[in-house]
Amino acid sequence: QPTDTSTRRGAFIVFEGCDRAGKSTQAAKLVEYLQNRHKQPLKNDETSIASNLKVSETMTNNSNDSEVARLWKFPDRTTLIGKMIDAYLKKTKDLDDHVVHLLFSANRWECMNVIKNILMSGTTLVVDRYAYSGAAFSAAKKDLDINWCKSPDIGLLTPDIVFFMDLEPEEAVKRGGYGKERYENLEFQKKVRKVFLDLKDSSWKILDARQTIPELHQQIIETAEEVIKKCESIPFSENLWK
Ligand code: DGP
Ligand code: NA
Ligand code: NA
Repeated sequence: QPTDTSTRRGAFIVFEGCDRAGKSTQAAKLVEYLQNRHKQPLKNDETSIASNLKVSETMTNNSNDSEVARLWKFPDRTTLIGKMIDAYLKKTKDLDDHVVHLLFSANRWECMNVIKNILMSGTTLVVDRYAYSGAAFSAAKKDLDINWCKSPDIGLLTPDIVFFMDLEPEEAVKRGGYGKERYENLEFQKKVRKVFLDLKDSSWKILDARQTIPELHQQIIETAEEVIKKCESIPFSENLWK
C-alpha cells in the first residue's frame, strides 16, 4: 500500500469490441469487483455500491474522492452532442458520415476534463467503448479512410489498458441477434472487426470472448489489478495516436 495517497491516480481502463461481444457485462462486473474488494468491513452499504455502478449521467458530475471505481460509457448519449448521436443511431436522423464521425469524437473530447478529474481523485475509470470504436466503425464505411478517422481523436487521454473482447460477428449474431440500431448487421460488423484488429497497439489485451462470463472476468481482474498497481506511480498521458 502506498503511503502518500495524494499522488495516487486511478487507472483508465477501456473495453472495446464489436457489438454483442460482452463488453458492457464485463465492464460492470469489473467495477463491482473493484468496489467490493476495497470495501471497508465496517462500511457495508449496498445502496452506495449500487449507485456507484450507475453510468455517469452528466459530464458535470463531480467525482467522489472515496470512490474506488466508476463506470463510464461512450457514446455518452446524455449530452447535447450525445443526443444527436442517439438520433443518428436510432435512425430518426440521417447525418453525413464525416459529420457523425466528428460528433462521436467531440463527445469524447467534451468529457476529457471530467474524466481527468475523476482519475486524479484516485478513482479507476472503466470505460465501455472509446476512440478505437470511433475509428473502427467509421473506417468500415466505404468513403472514410483510417487515418482521417483517427485524426480527430489524436491527443485524447491514452488508456492504461484496452481489453479487446474479440468475437467473430458470426458468433455474436447467434447471441440473440442484433438490435435495430444503425451498424447492427453482420456484413458491417465483419468490416468493423477487421479495422479493430488493425488498430491493436501495446495497450491492448485481446480476450477470446467465446469464453464464459466467469472465465473472462477472472482474466480481466488479474490484468486490471496489475495495471491499477502500476498506474499509481506513473502520470497519465494525453497522447493517443500521437
Ligand atoms: P453502444 O451504445 O455501445 O451500443 O454503441 C452504439 C453504436 O455506435 C455501436 O454500434 C457502436 C457505435 N459506435 C460507438 N462509438 C462510435 C464512434 O466513435 N463512431 C462511430 N461511427 N460509431 C461508434
Ligand atoms: Na449497440
Ligand atoms: Na473506409
